[in-house]
Amino acid sequence: MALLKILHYPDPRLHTVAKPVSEVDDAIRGLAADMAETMYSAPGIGLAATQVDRHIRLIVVDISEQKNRLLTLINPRILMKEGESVHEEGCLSVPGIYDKVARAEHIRVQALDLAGKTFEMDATGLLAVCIQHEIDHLDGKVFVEYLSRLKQTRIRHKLLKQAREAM
Ligand code: K1U
Ligand code: ZN
Repeated sequence: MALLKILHYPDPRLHTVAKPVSEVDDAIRGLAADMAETMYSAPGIGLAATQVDRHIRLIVVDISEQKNRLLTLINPRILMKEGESVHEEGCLSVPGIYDKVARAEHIRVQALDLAGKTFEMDATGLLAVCIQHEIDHLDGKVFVEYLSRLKQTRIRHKLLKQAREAM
């Protein structure tokens, strides 16, 4: 397994719309394993392939305390959204920035598992927030785009300054 480099906002590659996975093969399983290792090491509770510059519809999520409930969703699709709730969000591609975002409270998702089998699951609370956040990444959307223009400009300048200082 390997740790992958995570793209940082405002990298334009974060706005790429990911393509569906046509076949769940060993290469996809290998990428999913590397993404899980990268997510746990960051640490984070989710990661989308977009964030590691692979533009295919694959996400990993684990919101458990013990980090032992890994979910891998390939070609995830939201079948149903219900209610609304506001949660504080963070993003491994926007380090050090946290802000509140309103999303559906309850979702039903369809996806393929690592064996290429279709499954459906319901999610509420933080799990629902995290899955919606990761599917947004696959659609080229970063959570800061839900914030005001002024906040987005400030975040962009802060992260560009951090990147310059790290060089
Ligand atoms: O997509 C990502 O960049 C991962 C992101 C997922 C997420 C967090 C919170 C709300 C919505 C989506 C993160 O994991 S940010 C880091 C984080 O939340 C965390 C880190 C360590 C322990 C617990 C949480
Ligand atoms: Zn994110």
